[in-house]
Amino acid sequence: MSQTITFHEVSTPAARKAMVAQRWPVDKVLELFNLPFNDLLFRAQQVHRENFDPQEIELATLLSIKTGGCPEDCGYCPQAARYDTGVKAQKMLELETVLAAARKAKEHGATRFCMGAAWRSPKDRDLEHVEAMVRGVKELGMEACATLGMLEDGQAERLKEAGLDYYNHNLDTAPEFYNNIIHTRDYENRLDTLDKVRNAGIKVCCGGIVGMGESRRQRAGLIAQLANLDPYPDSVPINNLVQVEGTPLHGAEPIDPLEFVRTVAVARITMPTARVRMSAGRREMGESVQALCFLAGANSIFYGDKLLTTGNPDADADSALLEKLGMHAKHVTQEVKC
Ligand code: SAM
Ligand code: DTB
Ligand code: SF4
Repeated sequence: MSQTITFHEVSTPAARKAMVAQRWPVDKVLELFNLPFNDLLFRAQQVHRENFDPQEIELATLLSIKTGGCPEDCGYCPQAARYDTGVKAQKMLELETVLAAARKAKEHGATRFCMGAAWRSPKDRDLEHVEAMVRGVKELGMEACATLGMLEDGQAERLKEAGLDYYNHNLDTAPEFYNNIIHTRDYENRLDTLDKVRNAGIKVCCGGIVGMGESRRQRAGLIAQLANLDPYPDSVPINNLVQVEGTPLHGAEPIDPLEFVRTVAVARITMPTARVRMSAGRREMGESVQALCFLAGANSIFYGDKLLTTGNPDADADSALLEKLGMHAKHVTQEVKC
């Protein structure tokens, strides 16, 4: 008689990993991508409604706390020192400047404040400053998120101690496409950092970029990687490549906007309780495509007129769009510490 083995009866980490990897084989994810558009959106909206208020959108504001001069070679990124993009390397922002931006974001209705740094990985002395920023953001009663590159042992614990809620570290694309985009760090490095974040008790924000010349199967490969993380990320940013002159990916064939909507829908179906964020690339999208993304299960946006170095829709235009759609911003749920 055949016996079914459950996940918890599998003993070795490798065997567990293999079993988890079966949860969303790439072929199954690709089948979702290939559904008729209306069927895909209907399914995504059903999953969305089972898990979230369909009218509620999380507003997260981004700030670049250390801009440009990055030693890495990510082919999409305007902040890599080796590309001539017009982005100048700057020093890390002062604590007061960061907290003034966080206060302003809160006044405008953002509940999450995300601080980004153009580092391969943070130095311990840099981390001290970031810890102070995290503490300050938490004192405002906002959720704090940081994206600082790869973490060394002990650094995630320090950020957790300072009160960090989320750490953003993207897989960016499917493993088999990754070497077309980045050569200065590998996929395993990224997975290691995600493990460190999770083990320190910080929530994982992890997604990727589409529109970099990848195939639909490779987009399915990215979503499968994310959905098979154990557990899958709490937040999933889906970026549409913002093409910046001077980067190797400038001039890449843009994806059809409806393919972006499909990617959001597949992320929603495969990661039902994650916050799926329509991240970079909204300015180029128009209202109708964004409305379709909300229907496909996106329930978070970057809010404010700038991402890290590139533009984002004006906050007023976003508020008007939400109102037009009868949607509303998620409220601050945390206590403000005095
Ligand atoms: N340096 C850190 C790192 O790479 O981990 C943190 C900052 S980095 C700018 C954060 C993420 O922004 C990248 O992983 C990538 O997914 C996204 N990103 C950067 N440039 C982009 C672009 N031009 N279009 C879309 N997403 C972009
Ligand atoms: C993410 O996935 N997208 C954000 C955030 N995490 C840090 C960054 C988008 C950057 C877009 C290009 C720029 O503005 O420099
Ligand atoms: Fe550096 Fe991050 Fe840009 Fe890569 S994505 S070049 S690591 S700032």
